[in-house]
Amino acid sequence: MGKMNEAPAPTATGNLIDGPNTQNDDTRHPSMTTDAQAPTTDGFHLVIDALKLNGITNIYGLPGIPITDLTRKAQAEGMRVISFRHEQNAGNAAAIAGFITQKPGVCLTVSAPGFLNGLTALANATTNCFPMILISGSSEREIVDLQQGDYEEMDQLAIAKPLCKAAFRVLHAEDIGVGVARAIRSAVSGRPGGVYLDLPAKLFSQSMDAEAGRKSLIKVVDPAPRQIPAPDAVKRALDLLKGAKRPLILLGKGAAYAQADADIRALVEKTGIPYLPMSMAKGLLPDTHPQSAAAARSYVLAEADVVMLVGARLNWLLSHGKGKTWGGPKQFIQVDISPTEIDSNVAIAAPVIGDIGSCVSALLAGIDGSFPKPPADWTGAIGERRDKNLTKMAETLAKNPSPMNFHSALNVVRDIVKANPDAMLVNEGANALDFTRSIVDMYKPRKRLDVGTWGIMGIGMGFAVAAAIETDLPVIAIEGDSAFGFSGMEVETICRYNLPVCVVIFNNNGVYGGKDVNPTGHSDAAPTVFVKGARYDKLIEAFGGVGVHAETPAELRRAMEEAVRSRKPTLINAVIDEGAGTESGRITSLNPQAAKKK
Ligand SMILES: Cc1ncc(C[n+]2csc(CCOP(=O)(O)OP(=O)(O)O)c2C)c(N)n1
Ligand SMILES: [Mg+2]
Repeated sequence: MGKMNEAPAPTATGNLIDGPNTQNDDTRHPSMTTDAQAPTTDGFHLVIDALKLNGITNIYGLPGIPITDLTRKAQAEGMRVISFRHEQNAGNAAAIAGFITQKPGVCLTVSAPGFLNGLTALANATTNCFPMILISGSSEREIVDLQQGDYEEMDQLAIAKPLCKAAFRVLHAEDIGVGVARAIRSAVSGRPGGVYLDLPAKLFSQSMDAEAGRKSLIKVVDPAPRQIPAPDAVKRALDLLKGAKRPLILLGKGAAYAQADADIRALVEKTGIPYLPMSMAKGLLPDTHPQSAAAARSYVLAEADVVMLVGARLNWLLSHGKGKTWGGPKQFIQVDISPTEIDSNVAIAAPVIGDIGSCVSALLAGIDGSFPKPPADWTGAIGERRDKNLTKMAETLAKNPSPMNFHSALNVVRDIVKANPDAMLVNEGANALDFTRSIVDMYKPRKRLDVGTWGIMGIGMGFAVAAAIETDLPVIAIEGDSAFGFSGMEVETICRYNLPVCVVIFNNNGVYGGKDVNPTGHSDAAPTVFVKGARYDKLIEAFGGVGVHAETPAELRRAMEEAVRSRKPTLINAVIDEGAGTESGRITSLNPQAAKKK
């Protein structure tokens, strides 16, 4: 469906071969060939109508040829158009909007350079399984394909393809409905990911009969159909879990995405099995939950005999499921939406394939009063280690060094998040990321948004903007000073839309810190070092936001409390000891070592 039966078959080459009487593509459409008085619509409005019909109300983008009028018209038609300063940030906003809402986040860019700027976010969304649609205007196909040097000439579709789940191009207005429907389905069904939708400039001005246009649109029914796991797969998993001496549940970002929060919590609590949350799964159960093994992470990974992965992949973040981290032999249960994920790194004894919600609910149905609780020596040993580590952590957090270190500053952030458990927390950096993840407890699902699978810098302000737009909740962004720089200009966007975002920059004068020196004695700074004592707080003042310079935990606390209370765009420059961090934070070991010493 979606095609108009009455429409003459379009030719692929458009006006070049349509003959001398043909001014443009419009002549192919019924509004011109049937009743000239009938109301017409055009490509611009069909794109907007198709998105709106499918419940997409926000566009994150950056205007320019050929989509400037699309942004204007979308706003005029009641969509929220959030205009950014760089497409990568708009793309990151769209991606995380998709994660938060389960609807594809839409990023809209201009052709070639704008498209390329958005592409990093599209690839990152795909890697992280965030549903997103990058819509880019593009130049004249006929000229692009003959490489005749069009304005912003680029074969965008071909370039996007290997970096996303699916890529489509729409050449004719009557196909916009199908194009948008296919993009939505591709983005959210199965394992979610990024989709590219190429809209050539000529498409927007094509006109067609309004009624036929309306009929050509598709309201997508059941865009992410449930995938029910096979009963024998569920039984196999439960049997394995029942026989475990040292079971562990590992919750991943996929479990957070699934919005099956109550069932996931019930699964953990009914089985009594200790669990570990991956970074963005923190808060699925409150981090203070007695079954959380987060404070005994290395112990449980090494010692567990049966590990049930729920929406978590055995990628580098989990040391590929093998090696020293994982200690002795173990068996894995993997609950995942994608059958090809299974055995990607190590053998999986019990795959359970389906959407996380359906899988968890099927597993739950098989757990009754007779389900054995994990042996007490296992939970006891974990509890002991956890309590010891938490006591040690509390001592470290209570110290008050000058200048602040990550711990004393994060002790404040930890309290603020505890007092505001609904606040959204965005986090990027190296030390600024790793320390925040381990120190700041999360209490509710999908509140922690961070660098994800790639450990990518630059998500900060895009994520913060989308978190505020999609939820209207206060947003706290904990940013390394280097990480912030990747998207820092968007503080203007935050001010322009008056978003309740509090950016806290952990300013340690550089990438991992500010202590490196140029060994040659030349006046160039070392590659990791920035301007010392920079005043990032002044940046936001340029746009009318609140800037605060904080040198002590008390100053940081006051400023954060005020920011959350007032909901005013705020940037706090928190001065951190430039020697407090380590190279690459927790992943120092991934740095290749030079074979040649000096
Ligand atoms: C796009 C991208 N470029 C570069 C990197 C390499 N990188 C990892 S962390 C980091 C910045 C760390 O410094 P900062 O944000 O100040 O955190 P700190 O450790 O100082 O707290 C960089 C540049 C990356 N992860 N992603
Ligand atoms: Mg830094």
